[in-house]
Amino acid sequence: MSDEVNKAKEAAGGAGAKSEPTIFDHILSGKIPADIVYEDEKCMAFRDVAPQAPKHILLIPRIRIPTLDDATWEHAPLLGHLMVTAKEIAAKEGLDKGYRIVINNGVEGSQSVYHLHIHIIGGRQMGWPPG
Ligand code: DGP
Repeated sequence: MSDEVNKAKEAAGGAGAKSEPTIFDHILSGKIPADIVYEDEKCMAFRDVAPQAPKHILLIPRIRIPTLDDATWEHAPLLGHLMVTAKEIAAKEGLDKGYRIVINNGVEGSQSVYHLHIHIIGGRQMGWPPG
């Protein structure tokens, strides 16, 4: 089993998985440093600490929505904002031949940080199906 899958299982097993602050709260507050590539009043994007491709950026909302399952119709404008922001970041990063957008959701989706985030991954040929 991959390290990422193990991390996801451990994270989901914690009693406070959805309520405790995550590492991304500390990045948002500036307590933990990150290589920030974009920010606005609704979201922030920074380079993944364990990149899976030459370009691997995480885009997160400033408000805490633990998983995609916790999103409601009230969040729809914010989720739309994230999607358009993701393609703008991809363009700024020079990913003109394509890239992949991923949201890992819950334990079987291999989510390890319970603050909704979009992975923007590119700079190499992607395979399918994902592991
Ligand atoms: P996921 O498995 O979808 O929950 O992805 C979480 C990602 O967060 C994973 O690719 C590694 C990344 N990550 C975890 N901790 C940190 C950190 O402290 N800094 C940064 N930049 N990325 C982190």
